[in-house]
Amino acid sequence: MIRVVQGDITNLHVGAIVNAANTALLGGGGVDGAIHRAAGPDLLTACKKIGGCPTGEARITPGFELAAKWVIHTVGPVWQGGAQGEADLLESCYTQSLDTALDHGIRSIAFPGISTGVYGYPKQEAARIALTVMRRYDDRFDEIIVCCFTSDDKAVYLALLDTE
Ligand code: AR6
Repeated sequence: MIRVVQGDITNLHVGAIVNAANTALLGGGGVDGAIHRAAGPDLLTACKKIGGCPTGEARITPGFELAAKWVIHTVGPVWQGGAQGEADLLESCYTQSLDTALDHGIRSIAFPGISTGVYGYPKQEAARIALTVMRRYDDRFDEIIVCCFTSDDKAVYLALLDTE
């Protein structure tokens, strides 16, 4: 089941939350900063051991002090106008995150809007990619949650779910 909620992803009691990270995996602003603050300093130590992550790929760590058992860190593309492979890279973020979750027996997972903050990906197009991939995996999870930070973001997803 795909469910759209509004709120802070760090509060969700799920198997895994997905982090919109950067290639260094050393924390940052936005949802990345919120996740690191809520998980505590052990998360940074675990990320340092991984040693980075290329754009479009995903890596997993424990959730430490989070309600979620795991954090899957994925690195979305920076939007550069759309001709630099951004769509394929964003799709890869979702598929790699969901494949990583399946490899770890995770049955419930929550995503923020990867790349749609500082990285500037147009929200509507990003949401369409996210939902397309989520639908492919839907029957292998108890729940795939889209966690929107704002009501406007939630409306974008609900409209797409309604019309497609
Ligand atoms: N819960 C859910 N969603 C959130 C939260 C939260 N607590 N906080 C922000 N969002 P961004 P990006 C939404 O900028 O565009 C970081 O510095 C936000 O409204 O966090 O992939 C990293 O270290 C937006 O819709 O990620 C990278 O350097 C979405 O999360 C860079 O930003 C993603 O916004 C990654 O940029």
